[in-house]
Amino acid sequence: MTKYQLLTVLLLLFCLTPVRAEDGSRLWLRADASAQAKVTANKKSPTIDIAIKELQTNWHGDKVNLVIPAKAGIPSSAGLTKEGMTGEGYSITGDAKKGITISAFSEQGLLYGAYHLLRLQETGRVEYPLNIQESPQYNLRILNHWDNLDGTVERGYAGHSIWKWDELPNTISPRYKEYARANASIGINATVLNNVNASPKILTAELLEKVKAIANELRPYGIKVYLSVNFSSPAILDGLKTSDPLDKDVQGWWKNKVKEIYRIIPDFGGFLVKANSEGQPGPQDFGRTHADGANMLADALKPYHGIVMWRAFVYSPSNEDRAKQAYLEFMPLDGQFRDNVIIQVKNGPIDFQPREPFSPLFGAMKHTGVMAEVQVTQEYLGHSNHLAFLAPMWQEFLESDTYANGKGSFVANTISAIAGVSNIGDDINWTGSHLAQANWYAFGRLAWNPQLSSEQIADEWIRQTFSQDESFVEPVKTMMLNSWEAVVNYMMPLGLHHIFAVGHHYGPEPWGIIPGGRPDWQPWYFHNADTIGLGFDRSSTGSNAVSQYFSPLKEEFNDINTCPPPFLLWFHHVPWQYKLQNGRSLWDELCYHYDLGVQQVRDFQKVWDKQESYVDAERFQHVQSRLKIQARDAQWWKDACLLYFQEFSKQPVPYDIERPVNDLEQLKQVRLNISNYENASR
Ligand code: BDP
Repeated sequence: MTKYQLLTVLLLLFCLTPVRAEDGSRLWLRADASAQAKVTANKKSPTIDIAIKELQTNWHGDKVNLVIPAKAGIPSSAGLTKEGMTGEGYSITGDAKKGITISAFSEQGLLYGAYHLLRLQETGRVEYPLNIQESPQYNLRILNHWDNLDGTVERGYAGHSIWKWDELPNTISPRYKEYARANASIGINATVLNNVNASPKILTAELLEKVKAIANELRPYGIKVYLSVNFSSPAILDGLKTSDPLDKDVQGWWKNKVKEIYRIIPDFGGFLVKANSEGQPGPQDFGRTHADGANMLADALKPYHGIVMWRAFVYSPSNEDRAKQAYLEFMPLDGQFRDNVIIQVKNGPIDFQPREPFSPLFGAMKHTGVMAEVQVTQEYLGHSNHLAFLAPMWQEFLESDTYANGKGSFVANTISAIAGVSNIGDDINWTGSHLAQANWYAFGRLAWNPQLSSEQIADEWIRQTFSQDESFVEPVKTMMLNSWEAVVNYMMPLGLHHIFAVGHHYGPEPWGIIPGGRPDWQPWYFHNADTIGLGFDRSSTGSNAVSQYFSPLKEEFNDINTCPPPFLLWFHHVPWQYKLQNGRSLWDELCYHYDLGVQQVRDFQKVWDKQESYVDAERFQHVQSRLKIQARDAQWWKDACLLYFQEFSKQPVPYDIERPVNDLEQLKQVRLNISNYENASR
């Protein structure tokens, strides 16, 4: 072979080998697509075709049979029971020899069953004979995109919006299908395309055509489209004199608009509404209640089986503790909402803080549908720079006992749906950082089954996304499982909250002051540091927010001696010298938490660096660089908070922990370039 021939052969080989950059674009769906399974189905539809194709190309076993049993006479061999199995549930039975049967009452159930089987394969968990039955706990498992029509994403840290409004409806990005597939693989069945701070324009005929084009892409994957709407749309879009929900013309406007939407998108899901909150219009502008506003929209949607998700995230510049406001506004309205209204409540009473107790509205609204809203995007958890695996946080929330109907009334059982504020953007790896993909994954898995453990979710995700090698899986899993608590430690331990730099919510600014700004936008409002102590007194001697919880929880929170340490400064103004159960003073305990947080991140760096041989260079270096930023930021948080609070406590930092390395006055000068927050560490 001449040199020239050899070169040609090499070049040819190079061209034929599928080179797949590990840029994270494949998420957790990295099966090699080289399988040739025999797959049959007793029905045909676009959704079933997807299930068939997924299994044909990815299932390395032999035969799979997809069955939707006839309504009458469901064969017991199908493993389906009517009780306890919703339309989206499925069963998987069989073994390697006889082949596998996936049965479901709906096409969507079959698709979920197919993804479950592939998940077992990709995590090395196929154990014959298979005998699996699955049903989602909630019928609505929905992502909320805070995406604006100009392509920006509010609180998004992964590039621009994936929805390309300028190109739609003529150009359909291949990402829409990939997005739908990823969601279907984890059981997410709905999406709100646009920001809760909604532009009225979304309801124009021109935009609705674009929404339709997206809906067409998502539909075969079982994903319904919903929209956020601006309450003043009738006045803004069509010049009506008012947007008063009791006005006949306004009601007629919404009825017509809804009719128009369903003509274009027959399976449209409904509306999400942020009303009378942070400057958004709402029924109170016309002297009406949240119930008046929600019901008016609900009546328009009812004939088409659409729903209204009405947000409880409201607070006004009043003298009342902000943590109490949603409860105060919504409890008197319990029982006044139509049955196709569901109140969307953030997990905590304030606003997606690193750690909050659950909102007292869970379990309390007994005559109204309530859904939970969690934030997948890390607005308050280090954006896409910091590793914070959020399954443990959501698990803590979902497992909280509200005592609404006595002991064992867990939040997970008081809600009927769950929404996650998306962390998705048009970055090649979807979420800005590779490890943040795990939060999208965890949201879907927990929305399907809130009983899943964080450990199992992390395990599944790591095996599918990176490697099944135990020497990789175990340390990375431990790192992920500790990561949220580490962030809480170096940002806001012991119940501290909202001491962020004003605006971008990235770095620390416990000293921050917005001149002329509302008290409840100022960090001091929340931490209340003085020479006596630290924390917000929400006990019966303070704002009495504890009274919004059921007994015995309210008594437990109210007593400084029984209040769980993670929420101590949330509910109490605690003297610096107060002795905690472990014998340390508040001040010392605070110092140890901040220091521990920094040490934990330094350990994450070591854990990750040891994994170099298991991970492709691209993803390895990307994660490595993010952990460096996180380590610097953790130090920044620790020094800023301890040095600032020390001005009040007048105590030394305990001598057995690392000393601050920054000066407070310098830290106070730090100004982040917010448009470049992704690379910002200071
Ligand atoms: C806050 C965000 C703000 C959102 C608001 C909301 O800072 O950007 O618009 O929540 O949920 O956390 O409406």
